Amino acid sequence: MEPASEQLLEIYTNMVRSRAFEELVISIMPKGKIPAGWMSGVGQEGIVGALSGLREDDYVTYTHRGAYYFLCRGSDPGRILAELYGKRTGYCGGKGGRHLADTKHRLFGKSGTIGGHAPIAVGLATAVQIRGEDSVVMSFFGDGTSNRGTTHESMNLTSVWKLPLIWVCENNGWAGLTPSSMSTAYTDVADLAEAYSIPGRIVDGNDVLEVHEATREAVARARAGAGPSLIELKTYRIREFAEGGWFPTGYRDPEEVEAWKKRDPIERFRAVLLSRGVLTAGQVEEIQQKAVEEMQVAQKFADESEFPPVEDAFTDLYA
Ligand SMILES: Cc1ncc(C[n+]2csc(CCOP(=O)(O)OP(=O)(O)O)c2C)c(N)n1
Repeated sequence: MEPASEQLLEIYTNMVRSRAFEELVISIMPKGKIPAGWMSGVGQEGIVGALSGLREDDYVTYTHRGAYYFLCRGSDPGRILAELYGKRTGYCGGKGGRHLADTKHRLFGKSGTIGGHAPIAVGLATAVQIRGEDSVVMSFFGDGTSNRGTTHESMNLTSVWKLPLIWVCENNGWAGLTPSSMSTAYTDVADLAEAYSIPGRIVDGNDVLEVHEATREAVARARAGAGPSLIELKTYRIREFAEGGWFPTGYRDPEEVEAWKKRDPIERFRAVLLSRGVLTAGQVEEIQQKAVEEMQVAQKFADESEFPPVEDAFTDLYA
């Protein structure tokens, strides 16, 4: 079922906000204010389609890439940026950096080791099942991360226990600086679904409506108690592996990057909405302007926030 016009506009707005946050971080990065580093999600905003099918009481664990998860769930971009700066007002008091979590919005973050968040997602889904709630968990991971033992063990357990979890693979064709073909034995991550006896589906990750439809079905299934699903989004990261010039470049064929730029998920969705009359040229301008202004407010907040005092180094410790 196609989302109503209001929801279509919300999806588009969140894609534009995600891109605006990226552009802000990219513009700040050369100033050396973001010690945490940043892995850009430019080009992968089709993921908003998956997030838009969730309720407030659902849970999310995410990869290391992009800010769409946070912005779609209602996190404050100022507090995200403050976290990247290492400031006290950040979501983790400046201690998480880009490994941030916003538990109020049920975003249980990522682990410093890729795939480390998969068992966390299983734990969340198990808690939901034990408590008899009807929330679901959506856990995102990259194609490189699909190789981790933690990912496989977690997928297996969700199937055995019929947990309410939707596995969403963001397959951008590269595991860091290594092409998937050199690191992964299978071409389609969705093929893992068969091994774990769960439904699996491949979708065009740059077609936000296709992403929305596929994940909506998987969410409904999980919420009904029928168990997990695996959805693979075929997409691409337009930027380098990480911002800040820390990693080598030049390993990708520029033509590959250019070809994917032409499939920009935001531009594609905008064209669809304009042709259907859901969006007007005036609204395009307005949404863009509002997103830029929101990010300016975020930057001011992060810039004006304090760094944590030295004593904070001794809090939030287990021992
Ligand atoms: C266990 C572990 N190995 C290696 C790394 C370093 N690392 C961080 S991101 C990344 C690439 C992961 O590839 P993928 O899951 O496809 O995500 P992408 O960066 O391509 O979006 C690697 C190897 C890590 N964080 N943890």
